[in-house]
Amino acid sequence: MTENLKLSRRSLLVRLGSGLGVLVLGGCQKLSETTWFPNILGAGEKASYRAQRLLLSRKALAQEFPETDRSPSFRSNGTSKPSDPAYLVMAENGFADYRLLVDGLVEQPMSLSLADVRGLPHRTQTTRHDCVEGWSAIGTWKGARLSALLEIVRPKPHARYVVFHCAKDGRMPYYESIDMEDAFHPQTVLAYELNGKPVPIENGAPIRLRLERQLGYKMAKYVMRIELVENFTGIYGGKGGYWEDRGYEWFAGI
Ligand SMILES: Nc1nc2c(c(=O)[nH]1)N[C@H]1C(S)=C(S)[C@@H](COP(=O)(O)O)O[C@H]1N2
Ligand SMILES: [Mo]
Repeated sequence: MTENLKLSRRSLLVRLGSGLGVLVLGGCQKLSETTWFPNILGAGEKASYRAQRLLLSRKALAQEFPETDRSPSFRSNGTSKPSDPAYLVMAENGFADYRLLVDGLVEQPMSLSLADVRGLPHRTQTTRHDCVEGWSAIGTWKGARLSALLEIVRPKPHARYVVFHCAKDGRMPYYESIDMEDAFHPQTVLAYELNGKPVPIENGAPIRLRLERQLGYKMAKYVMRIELVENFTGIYGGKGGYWEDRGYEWFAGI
């Protein structure tokens, strides 16, 4: 923590020195929102992360489309059906027994049913999904705002990342993470509907993350647990995600 703070101050000074920081940031943003960089990133990635964060305003929205632009079908990629027996039992039951666990660095850990999640303030958005493998699809997603859930569980002051743990599917567990800025972004939702129907199993039932300014692999499907953490130490490969542990970029902005 002290280490990070020192780093933050140094980078702030560097930017103030360059003049650009003053111009872009203005004087009113909180230190915590502007000056830290994930300490897991390499130098090149850190530079692109910083550039993206300076260029995009905190709340800039990803493009939204009319529903008439929807792709005729929304393809499935990666896991299309988790093999975890507990998941399969839940799926047979229409996810009546599904629970979303929210824990880690929060004041109020919680376990929510699907009805609880559906009861949270929601948002509907028609957006384009871009996969690094070279395909895109437009779909309409409806989901609970992650910000609304976080306001209920109340992140502790040292919580920096939100980690999404997925239902097991045979290979190494899939997981993903985002920073607090993306967690509170208005288009960051725990989606339970795709094109007006419950999210199909192949697209992440009963709940998948939608994060509209990043690549497809950030959008964890089959979310079972949301964990707030200060860093990724001790979480699988330590890089913040299944593909990140295999060399992909963590921020993955588009
Ligand atoms: N649990 C889980 N989530 C995942 C994946 C996966 O394999 N398992 N694949 C990711 C990738 S690479 C993409 S492009 C999208 C695909 O979402 P879709 O199946 O709805 O098209 O999910 C992401 N989330
Ligand atoms: Mo992807």
